[in-house]
Amino acid sequence: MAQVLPAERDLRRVIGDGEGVPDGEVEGLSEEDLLELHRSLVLLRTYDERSVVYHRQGRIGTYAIFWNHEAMQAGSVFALEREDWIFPSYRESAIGLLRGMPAATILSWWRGHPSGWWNPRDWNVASICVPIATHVPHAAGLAWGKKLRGERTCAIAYFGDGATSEGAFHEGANFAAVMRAPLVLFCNNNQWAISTPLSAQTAAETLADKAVGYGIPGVRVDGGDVLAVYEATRDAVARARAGEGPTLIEAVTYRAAPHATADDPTAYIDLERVAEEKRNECLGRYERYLRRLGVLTDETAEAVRAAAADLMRAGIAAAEAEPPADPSLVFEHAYADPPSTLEADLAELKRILGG
Ligand SMILES: Cc1ncc(C[n+]2csc(CCOP(=O)(O)OP(=O)(O)O)c2C)c(N)n1
Ligand SMILES: [Mg+2]
Repeated sequence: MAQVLPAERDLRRVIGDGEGVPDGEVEGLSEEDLLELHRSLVLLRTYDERSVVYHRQGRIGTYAIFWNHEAMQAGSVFALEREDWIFPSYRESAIGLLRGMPAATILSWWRGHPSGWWNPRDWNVASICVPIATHVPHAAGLAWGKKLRGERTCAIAYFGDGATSEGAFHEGANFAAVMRAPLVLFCNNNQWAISTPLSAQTAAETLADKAVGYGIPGVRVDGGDVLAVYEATRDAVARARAGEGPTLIEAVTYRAAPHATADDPTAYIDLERVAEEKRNECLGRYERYLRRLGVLTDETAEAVRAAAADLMRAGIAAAEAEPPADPSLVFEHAYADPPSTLEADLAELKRILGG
């Protein structure tokens, strides 16, 4: 019989507010661990902010901004081992950076260049998934396969609040739960699916409540609190490795940036709520926490930011140094039996690009 634990309604938090709400701490984390988490947050923040600039300069294409989602990504990856598999959505496009993937590779992906296609086995990071939730069954299958082989590796799948309405989410979550696959289902609940608010997405009181239907634990965590995210993921990973199956983590935040560079949220979003979220953004919150602990100095923070900026400068230079992609790649691999117009279309494209 599956043990059904009640969903946690209150958000797990570790970081206080420097006033009435006291700081907690996570057992087992050294000062070096705390600083490594800080470096991860800064790396992701820098990648994201530079990418918006590169987009405006026409150097990358449409880009899915993850500003203030960094704590969910850095905190959860820190709870994994290198062998564990990451299944990102477009919102976690740069999560491979935390495994040492070159920034140029991810920037190339957003440039639509084939040098942005990596071999998932090299990093144990699956391809960036743009169709909503279709990677959840892939992650469930991989995790189940690892279990069948007797390996201790687990998988984590990242998806949004909107994804929980998709059939693929249900199929993946149900399958993983029934098979007790070592999978962490990580939901970034930023309360928007482009312009669809959470209230129009579900009648459930919380997304974590959905876990009950699958017979797995559901945990709610403050998505802006990198330590709470780490702790919740560490617990979920421990359950997965112990053969207890998946956990659904609902990390709650509020989208403080446009859905992507092509979106204008002023048409639909609560601007006061956005302003509040910006004031309380996850990197600043963590830096203030580390300063209260006496762990972070101005010099360290400056050096970490400078290293991340250098990495991005080198990354965009390397991406732009790639020779132009062969345009026929767009046409190949799409049809086993190409329609007759395809050849003419390719000739036309080559003529335009050549001219
Ligand atoms: C199967 C599918 N349907 C529709 C879309 C178009 N689409 C792109 S992003 C998005 C909203 C997803 O929202 P959510 O799951 O909350 O993720 P978020 O973008 O907020 O991280 C939709 C509907 C898509 N990419 N894939
Ligand atoms: Mg969302």
